[in-house]
Amino acid sequence: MATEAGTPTFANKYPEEASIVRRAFLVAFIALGVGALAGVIQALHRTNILRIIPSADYYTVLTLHGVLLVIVFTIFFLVGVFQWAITRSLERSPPNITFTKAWLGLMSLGSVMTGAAIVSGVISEVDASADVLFTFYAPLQAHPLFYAGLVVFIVGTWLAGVDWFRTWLGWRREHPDERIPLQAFMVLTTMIMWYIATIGVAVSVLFFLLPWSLGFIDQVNPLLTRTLFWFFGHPVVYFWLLPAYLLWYTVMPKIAGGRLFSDPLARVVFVLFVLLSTPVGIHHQYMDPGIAQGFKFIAMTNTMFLLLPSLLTAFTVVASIEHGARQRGGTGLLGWLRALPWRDPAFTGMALAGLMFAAGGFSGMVNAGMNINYLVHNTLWVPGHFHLTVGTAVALTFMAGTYWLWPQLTNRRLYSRPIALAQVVLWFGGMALMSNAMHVSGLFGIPRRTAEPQYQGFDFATTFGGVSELNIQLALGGTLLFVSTLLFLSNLALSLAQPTRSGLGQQLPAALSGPEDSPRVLDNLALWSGIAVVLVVLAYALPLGSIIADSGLLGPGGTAYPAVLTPDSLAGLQAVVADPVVRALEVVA
Ligand code: HAS
Ligand code: CU
Repeated sequence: MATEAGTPTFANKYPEEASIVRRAFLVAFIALGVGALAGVIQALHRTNILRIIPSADYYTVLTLHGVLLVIVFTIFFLVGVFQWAITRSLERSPPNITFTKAWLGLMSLGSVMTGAAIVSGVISEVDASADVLFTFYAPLQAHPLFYAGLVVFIVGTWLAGVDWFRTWLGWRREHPDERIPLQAFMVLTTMIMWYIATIGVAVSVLFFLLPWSLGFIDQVNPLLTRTLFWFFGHPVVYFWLLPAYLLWYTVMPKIAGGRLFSDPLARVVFVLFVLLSTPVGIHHQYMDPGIAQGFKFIAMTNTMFLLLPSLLTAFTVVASIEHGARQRGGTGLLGWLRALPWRDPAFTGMALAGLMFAAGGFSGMVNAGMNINYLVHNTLWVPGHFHLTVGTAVALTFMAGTYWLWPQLTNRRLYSRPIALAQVVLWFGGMALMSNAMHVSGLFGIPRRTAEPQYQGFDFATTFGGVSELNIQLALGGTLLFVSTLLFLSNLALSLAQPTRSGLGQQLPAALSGPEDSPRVLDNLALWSGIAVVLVVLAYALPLGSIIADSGLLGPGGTAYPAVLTPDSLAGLQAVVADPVVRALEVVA
């Protein structure tokens, strides 16, 4: 990897911030390791190749897998990358580093609480469980610790956003007329989207799920909590994706040897995500009774518009890479592809992640069509889709990005670039096998979310090969992914022992078409936030209103709401919360 003599690394310039980023990555990677272990256990279990857990524990393992990978791994990595991006692009430290440490601490505490509630599910001595999957809506109910942990975690992310907005405001006072640097723009717009999106989950958890699990209310309205969950559950996928986009737009052109093709187009993309990410959540509920077809149709239309920012991204990122390849001497209509730095694991990982995302985007388009969704909903097709999107576009980009960021954050070289290269290729290969098998299985009607997909006395009709062949493909793919994760983690662990050295700093080049080429209105964050809120109200006011009108806030026959705190309910609360903790301590003792 070429370094630029005299350029300080991020760790040289901002040692305290680099330490925050490293800590966030540490939590992310611990979650990745445990989550991947849970993943391979499931892949081997549901394909009936190796069963080391009882089927009754399948949901605990599945919940652990989902929550650790798509909540803890992704979001801790996000806060690390965003802290790096905001600091380096504004060239400014947070206003108060103690505050920064506090939100990271809150997020960690929340993760431990939620993780403990999930793991309790397999400890028979502890009377608690949270087998509710990462889509934690009713009627499944978790121990209150699970929801409380989520609240603490999400509050942590909100404060992270406050921190970054404060940093930006400080910068703005000193640079009143300048355009927001691109990386900071990406961080701030993503956080606006996050604030809007998390309203859904906050209302669902604070007003319904938590009081219900504490026994303050005796029932909830499942359709209402599902709808509130998906209000958050779709945009959260872009919360995972946008840090990967940040790396694709701002780091990948550099490693390809070129420059970003268009800064204005990148801004348009992030603004479109602010506007359109939330008013589409009902596309997860096409099969839900109780929501009128018309509302589903509106969600479908919005979803089709939401393809646009990703299609624009495909164009801009590929154009930037092509520019890099031509700078490196590449020629021809497609011959330039050969001139790309394929031996660089950071580049190859991100490029393979992008290629897989093209396929994942395609299966997303299939999901989004109301009529075709009826064929694939609740089948293994859907996990096939999201292992290409969050499981590859996002996860593989994060791993590849780590290879590039590592020297900037630690002043150490990576232990082994060949292992890193093998690791990203292995991920691509493993995922190609696993997600292909999942998509095909889904088309044959094989269900998702079950330890026993093969119903007795029933054979799935396959066009070629058979279910057992698909199972072998799935299990093999899952095993390769696990091996790839181990290679990633051990390479990083060994890198810790590398000597520190100077001269590892890298600069990110300016875009070919810079911010001066874009209208100023793109930087008007208040305007986009306002329009985004209006669109959410338009998309959700009527569906939510009609759900409540039809079946009440708490479902038919629900008791009075809001709940009142009485000595009795407090005593109940104490029993619910304290019991498992006391028993867990007894077990440990
Ligand atoms: Fe999705 C279900 C629709 C994107 C994640 N999705 C899920 C679930 C998850 C998930 C986790 O409409 C399951 C939730 C559950 O448990 O029930 N999804 C879409 C659509 C998109 C989409 C339309 N999904 C994502 C992303 C995710 C994600 C991103 C995570 C990060 N999804 C759905 C629907 C469902 C669904 C329905 C419900 C299904 C059901 O019935 O339950 C779009 O945003 C996709 C747009 C993407 C593209 C691709 C553009 C290509 C690019 C590649 C560029 C290439 C490069 C390489 C950089 C149009 C940008 C260059 C290299 C060289 C060498 C040149
Ligand atoms: Cu979605």
